[in-house]
Amino acid sequence: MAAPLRVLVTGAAGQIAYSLLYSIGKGDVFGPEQTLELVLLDIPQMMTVLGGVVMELQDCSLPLVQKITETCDVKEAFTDVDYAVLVGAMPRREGMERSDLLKANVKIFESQGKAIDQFAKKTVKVLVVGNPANTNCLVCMKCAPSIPQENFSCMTRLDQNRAQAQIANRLSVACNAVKKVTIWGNHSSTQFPDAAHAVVDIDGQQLKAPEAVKDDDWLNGEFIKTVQVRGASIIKARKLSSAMSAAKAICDHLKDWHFGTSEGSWVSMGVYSDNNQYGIPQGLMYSMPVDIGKDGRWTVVQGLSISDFAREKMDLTAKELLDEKEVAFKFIQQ
Ligand code: NAX
Repeated sequence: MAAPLRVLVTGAAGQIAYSLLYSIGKGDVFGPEQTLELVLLDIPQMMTVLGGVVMELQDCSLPLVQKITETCDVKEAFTDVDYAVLVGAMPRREGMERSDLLKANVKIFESQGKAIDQFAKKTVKVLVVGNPANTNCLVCMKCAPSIPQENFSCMTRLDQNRAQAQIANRLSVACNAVKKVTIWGNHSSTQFPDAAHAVVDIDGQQLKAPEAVKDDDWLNGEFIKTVQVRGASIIKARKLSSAMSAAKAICDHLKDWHFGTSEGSWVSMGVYSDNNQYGIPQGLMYSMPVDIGKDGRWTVVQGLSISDFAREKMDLTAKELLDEKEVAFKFIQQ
């Protein structure tokens, strides 16, 4: 058996972590052979709740989990981690201005970025889930200059899964028959779920999604809107956020980042835009389609045609990220 992987989850007393920790612990992400040391970070006020989560994890009796550390100490949490899954963030409270929300999150992700820089393994992979995920991830990366930029990503996999499921439902096929749906931009209601290059396996044949769906009005209208506001629709119905599907998406994201993407498919994740690809402004954490090799290195999928319709939507979500970055960077201390 390989040496245990040290996996940190922040926001460990929260809703998403409650589903996530069990899935990671039972081997859904790093496989059935990989032993684990789980490190759970939350804020001091949540330590009693976190203690309950730890008791439950122990009671799950998971053979892969060799050690569980619960802490509210950032240094202890980040020391020597191989993976850092940053789920904990400051939620938007009623009446809170957007800049106040960004300010509170910059404080969290600046301190966690610095801790990653100082204490984590230099090979650590950091996935940011806590919202605003793209900008939080950018702040974190900027505060950890000793870690390669490509080791930071933020999650738009839930949006990708939602988009795949919408198309699969529409065509009455299994979700994994739909491939190459792309999420561009911010994990927010300006994101652009793009099915133009998606393909669908139907009865042993592979069709382009627009040909299979045969309804461009739906693909360019209701489909996009449904995915963009899906999180809000779930909160409205459930009175709680989409924790189960978020935990599943985190597992999907991490698994592909660890083992590589499968042949004939790609995935979307928020990555640092430093190459002027697809006309995306430099210096943002922007969701793009990526291929991931068996060595865990990702590359942006090349050569996709971008229609005028797509261009407009991609620019709109870039504009939102540029605005968020401008506000957030004012609050970085450094
Ligand atoms: P919860 O409010 O249930 O849990 C958040 C936990 O984070 C709490 O236990 C809180 O004490 C902890 N926390 C706050 N500040 C912390 C800090 N500085 N260090 C460590 N822990 C800290 O929220 P939950 O439903 O679990 O959602 C967590 C985050 O995921 C939210 O920001 C949410 O908006 C975001 N989401 C992001 C998604 C994405 O696709 N990127 C999808 C799902 C989810 O909405």
